[in-house]
Amino acid sequence: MKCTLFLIVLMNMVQSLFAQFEPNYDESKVPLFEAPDPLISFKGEQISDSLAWEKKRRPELLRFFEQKVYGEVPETLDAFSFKLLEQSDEAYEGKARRKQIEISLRKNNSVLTFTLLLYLPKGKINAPVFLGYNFHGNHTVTADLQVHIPTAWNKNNEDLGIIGNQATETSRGKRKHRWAIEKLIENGFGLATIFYGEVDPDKNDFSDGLHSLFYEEGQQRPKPNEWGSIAAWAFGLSRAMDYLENDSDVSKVIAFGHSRLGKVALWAGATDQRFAGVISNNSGCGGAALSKRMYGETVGRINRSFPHWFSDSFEQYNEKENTLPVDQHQLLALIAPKPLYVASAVEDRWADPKGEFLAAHYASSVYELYGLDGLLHRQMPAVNEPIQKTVAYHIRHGQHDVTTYDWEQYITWGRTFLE
Ligand code: GTR
Repeated sequence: MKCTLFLIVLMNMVQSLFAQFEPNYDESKVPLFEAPDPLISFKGEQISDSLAWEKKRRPELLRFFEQKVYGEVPETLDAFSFKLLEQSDEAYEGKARRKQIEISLRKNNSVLTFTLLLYLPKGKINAPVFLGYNFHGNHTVTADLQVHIPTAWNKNNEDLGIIGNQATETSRGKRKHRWAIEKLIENGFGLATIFYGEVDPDKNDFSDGLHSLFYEEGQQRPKPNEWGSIAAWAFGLSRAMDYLENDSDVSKVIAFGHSRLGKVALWAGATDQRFAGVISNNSGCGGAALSKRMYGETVGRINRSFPHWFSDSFEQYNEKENTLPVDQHQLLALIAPKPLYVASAVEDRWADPKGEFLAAHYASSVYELYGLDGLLHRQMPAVNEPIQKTVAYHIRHGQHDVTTYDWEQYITWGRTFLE
């Protein structure tokens, strides 16, 4: 008898251990949960207008995400500056202007620099610009020979010609299919991009990048409630915004990002209200997807695979998503009333398309406080049938990627909500 009981307990333990390693893709195994209401404060007060949202609810949610999810920025910079490294009026066969701007951040006698690549449509006095990080260097997004090759640590990738953690000339243009630059230019939009590794190398090592500038004597990593890499990258986008808002060729700036960099765009949009809109392309767990669904990538899984992305305090929710007092729809709601686009892909189950859609749907109640249209219905739209309101959503065919189809939707939406 004792032996059988022991066996049952042991089997349960093995099963729950196994559950940590086997991602769930079965809708019937999604735990029952209630998405915390964006319009009920932590103390239980009903939030019924935009003023109460801005004064009471928004600050407490922002604080929670800052302290327990992405981590706080420790201090302010001592100084920052911009330097125009190069410009031309003859990019893209004379259809575009190009600028490369060095942004320098100064703290505790150290300097970190990164390069912003900017393309603007010619013949437009000032243009709305999509700003997003790239994964391997500004020169990978275009075949343009004038674009500088970064020297910062880069993840090795033979196909992309990245060897010894350095990008090479071979990498030029290798990711241009992900950036519809000509289409953007033809439609009156600009594109601004930065190699994310220049702001913080994407490795579990806090010795370099933006974090290290802020250390006190002898400190080696951020404190438990302080920023992980996502918050550092979001900080970098805000510094790019400092430049862009003073460039008279630029009208509005829309934060854009794919995958981990989509998480970054969302956090940047939540923490910096100067962004005129935010686009999350397949951002998944820790981005647009609801954590409590535990579908595909989970909090525990992401924290174990990428221990440097979030603040250390987020680890207390590993396999305990049910104890989270918030969920990612409330991150999306922090972007209100600025237009928000969430996009998924059918085969990108790891990012939980349904969880991404539901988060955008649940965030919509906050947009409604401003009289803006969100995603009214709980039903996901059909594949390749975008819903384009102030809160927009589409799910397209195919894999985890950024495609021309995605950009076509962002352009159409941008024309209505961002011009
Ligand atoms: C995956 C990670 C995702 C997503 C993706 C990416 O390995 O689990 O959360 O961020 O990387 O950025 O490509």
